[in-house]
Amino acid sequence: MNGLRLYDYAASANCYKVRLLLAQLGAEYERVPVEIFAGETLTDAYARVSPARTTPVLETDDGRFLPESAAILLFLADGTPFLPDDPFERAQVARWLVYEQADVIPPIGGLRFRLLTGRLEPGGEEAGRRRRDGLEMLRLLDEHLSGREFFVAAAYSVADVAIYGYLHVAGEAGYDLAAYPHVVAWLERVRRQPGHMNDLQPYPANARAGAGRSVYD
Ligand SMILES: N[C@@H](CCC(=O)N[C@@H](CS)C(=O)NCC(=O)O)C(=O)O
Repeated sequence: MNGLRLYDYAASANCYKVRLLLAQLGAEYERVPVEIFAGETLTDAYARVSPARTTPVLETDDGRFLPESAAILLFLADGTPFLPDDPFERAQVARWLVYEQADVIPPIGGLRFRLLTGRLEPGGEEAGRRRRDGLEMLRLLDEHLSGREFFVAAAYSVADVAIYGYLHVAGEAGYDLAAYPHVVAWLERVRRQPGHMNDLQPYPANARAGAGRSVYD
């Protein structure tokens, strides 16, 4: 894979997931920083890269654009040990990628972003609703991981990469993982995988509510 380009925001865990897999694949790529809170996803030029104006976006070596972190992980993992060959196991990976988007991100990534950038109060109704959803999600993940090493087929795959992306910062969204020992053990196993790295950056000052210009303001 030569000539890959990643439209990327350093403080986004959706982008971090892709950077993590690229690091573990040992793939060369060019990083194109997109300053979300300086309004860089709001331009007409960026809408041609990502109609939904999101990061990450992968540009392939023949100039095609692929948005959505889950789709990018599947594309990059094809033909590698990070995606099983067996159709049922591949479908299980897809299952966890869908679950991550629908049920892991809102109560962890979405809550963490809004708390850290002053968009939600920890004691507010919306934060409480997300936290309740999060506790149910953590219970389900812990149960799934009891007696399993990884999410699918006893092997580290992009399902683990995707879920790790936000789960490893659950504490910053106010969750105490001590009650979920299988999740804690899995986080540690993921950190021990060859090529693991963590370059997720803290939110900069312009990410705070009202301080910048983005789809969130
Ligand atoms: N489902 C998308 C979500 C992407 C997303 O929400 N990205 C955020 C950063 S974590 C973003 O780029 N927001 C800026 C915007 O939408 O303008 C994915 O997984 O790629």
